[in-house]
Amino acid sequence: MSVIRTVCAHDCPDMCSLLAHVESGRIVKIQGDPDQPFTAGFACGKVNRDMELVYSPERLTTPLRRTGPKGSGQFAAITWDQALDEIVERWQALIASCGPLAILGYAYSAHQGLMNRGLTNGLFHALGTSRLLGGTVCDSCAEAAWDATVGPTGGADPESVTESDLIIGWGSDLHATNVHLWAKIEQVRKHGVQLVVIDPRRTRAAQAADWYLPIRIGTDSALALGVMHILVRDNLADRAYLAEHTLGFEQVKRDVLPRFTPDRVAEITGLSATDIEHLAAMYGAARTPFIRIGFGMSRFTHGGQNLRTVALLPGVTGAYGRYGGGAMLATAASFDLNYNAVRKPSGPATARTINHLKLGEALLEATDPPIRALFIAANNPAVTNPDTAKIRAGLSREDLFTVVHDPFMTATARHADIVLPATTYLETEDFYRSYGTYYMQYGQRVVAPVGEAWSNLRLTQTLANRMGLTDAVFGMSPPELLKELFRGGGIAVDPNTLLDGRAVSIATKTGQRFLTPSGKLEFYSQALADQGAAPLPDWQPEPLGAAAYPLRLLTTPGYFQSHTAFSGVAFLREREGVPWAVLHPADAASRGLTDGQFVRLGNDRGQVSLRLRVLDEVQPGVVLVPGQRPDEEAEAGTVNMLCGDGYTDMGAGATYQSTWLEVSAAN
Ligand SMILES: Nc1nc2c(c(=O)[nH]1)N[C@H]1C(S)=C(S)[C@@H](COP(=O)(O)OP(=O)(O)OC[C@H]3O[C@@H](n4cnc5c(=O)[nH]c(N)nc54)[C@H](O)[C@@H]3O)O[C@H]1N2
Ligand SMILES: Nc1nc2c(c(=O)[nH]1)N[C@H]1C(S)=C(S)[C@@H](COP(=O)(O)OP(=O)(O)OC[C@H]3O[C@@H](n4cnc5c(=O)[nH]c(N)nc54)[C@H](O)[C@@H]3O)O[C@H]1N2
Ligand code: SF4
Ligand SMILES: [Mo]
Repeated sequence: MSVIRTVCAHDCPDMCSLLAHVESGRIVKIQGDPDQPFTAGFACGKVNRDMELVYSPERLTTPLRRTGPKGSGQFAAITWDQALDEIVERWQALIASCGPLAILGYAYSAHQGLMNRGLTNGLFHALGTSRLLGGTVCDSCAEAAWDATVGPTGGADPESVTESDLIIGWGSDLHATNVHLWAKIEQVRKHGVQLVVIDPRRTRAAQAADWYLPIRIGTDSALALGVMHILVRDNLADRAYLAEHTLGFEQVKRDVLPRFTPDRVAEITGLSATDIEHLAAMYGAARTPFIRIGFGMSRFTHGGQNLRTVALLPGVTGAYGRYGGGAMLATAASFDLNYNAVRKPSGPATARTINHLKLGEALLEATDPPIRALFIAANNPAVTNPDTAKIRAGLSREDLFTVVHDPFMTATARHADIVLPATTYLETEDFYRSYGTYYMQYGQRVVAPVGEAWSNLRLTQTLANRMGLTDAVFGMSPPELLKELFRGGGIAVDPNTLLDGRAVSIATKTGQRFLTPSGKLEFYSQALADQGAAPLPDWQPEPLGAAAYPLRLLTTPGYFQSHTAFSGVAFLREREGVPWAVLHPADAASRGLTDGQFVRLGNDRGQVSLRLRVLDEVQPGVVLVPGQRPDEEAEAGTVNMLCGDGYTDMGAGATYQSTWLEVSAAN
């Protein structure tokens, strides 16, 4: 038996170091690496069982060509050579007749390795095709809001919580999506440090917290401004820090804070004025309060302003200046690597980009040229993108030549002309940097590919060569690509030393750096003003007319699923349970609905049928749908059929929670 150290490539902030036990060429056990301090010897309940992902009977093992109508799922096996010949012939003909923009390369984040993820984008960059504007389903709004406020740099180190004297989980279900930070927090709580959770759902993290604040969706900016109001009123603001390290606070104090009295904030947020006073007193008394900001609070129309305002709070008391204090949204921006070496080899600097949210529109309506060929890898837009019906209509175009590369037959793959079997990360070698810690690590391939599966890297390099691209990166091995990623970057580590597979941290034990144009924490942002956005933090209600339906959608991650990436594992599907929706008892009673029955969630976009749970873990007026479950697991449909393609105020992100609907009995 051998034990191979590798890295978990799932889209997750923890980026665990893993030890995979291999017997006769088969993985028999996966455990967290005890030598990586953040992983601390355990993998989550999903990845503990990733052998079942690798050896799932549902894995695709050969290339397939469509034999029935689009979406019917009728395919016949073909060889890799037949598949590649057909793809290259179709792409070359299209480039000759319509130009490269008629092809859309759409590859996203399900493999977090910088090579397997990045080089697929590099292929389409070099071909000069239309490209995906990636991240808008996930972090683009949050990131734009953070960048406008703190600058493009990582936040507080999650390992600094050992020095924190108060921890706030704000819009992030740490128990589900950041389990290793959760474990660290559990340790510091043993020493009496309090954990406060601010979330519209009484999540598992909220249930286990010292104090839970059930805030209304999209009102975090009002709460943060209310806390600032009290800090100023009670002389708890750090005037020296504000003067030296921040920009525009005086204007906020004069023009914004007077409107955010505890009583008004109570009205907006649904919290009591007493609780708001208590939160401000607690925050003001703490020296090193650590706020874990989640993406959850950015997923609606004013999401950017909402998140940005929370990110300003640690500037008021100077907590940003102290190790253990501050705020953490993400860390990735601090890894100064030469990403462009793999993502942008040759090719035009600009090309048509397509936002995830507008994929349906682009497939149905783009002109000049229309999109005639589509390549999708590591993303399942027929389930995980909003405006799903339009996306499926676009994918159903008989004249669209679609190739999907995935380990499983997803709802998206069912619409393809050619489906190519992908490896899972355990069958690949790659280099990783975390987006939720300051570790980077080289991960070895653990086992040979299952069946005829190919990694993203192998497929990309083969297609590039067959398409006649001559960039050196399309001929490099992973260790050679690693050197390219470090060439000209700002990390003073010899990449050769990383090849032994040990995790290396780039964390520093300092306070927060600000990389905004002013070099300060920007309460006033000229950059936002220049984009036509509000330069000062504020709270605004949802646009008028939003509430044509009475209930608001709350969408959260699944505990035993990560989007649809584990839907090929029967055990995890069962652990997650049938897809369900949650209503508060009062809302269920007023509709005559009872726990366990099937209900229909509907609005002007469509209808979805799920099982109902009646629980007071949400407030009245809200319907919670955890996870994004594929149609075949649900009674009917998938939650994103109800969500529109509108953008957030910053970063052109998804507005899942600006969705209003009604729930009724399903017959
Ligand atoms: N198990 C598991 N882990 C995952 C994932 C998964 O699907 N499953 N997904 C991975 C990915 S790709 C990502 S991007 C991260 C995302 O992880 P997070 O950053 O944690 O963000 P979200 O998952 O969007 O939402 C988390 C919480 O925000 C709350 N929330 C929603 N709206 C609001 C609001 O207006 N205000 C406040 N205060 N809270 C709100 C929700 O109730 C939810 O509990 O997790 C990663 N990890
Ligand atoms: N309603 C609602 N919708 C959401 C969210 C929400 O909170 N609410 N969250 C959003 C967020 S944060 C995100 S990040 C997106 C995620 O959405 P997606 O990126 O679509 O995530 P997955 O469902 O994990 O799909 C990835 C696909 O990649 C495949 N895959 C896994 N590994 C590999 C590989 O190595 N190579 C290839 N070629 N394929 C691979 C998986 O089998 C899966 O089919 O969903 C978004 N959608
Ligand atoms: S916690 Fe996240 S990084 Fe760690 S094993 Fe699970 S999915 Fe992978
Ligand atoms: Mo995400």
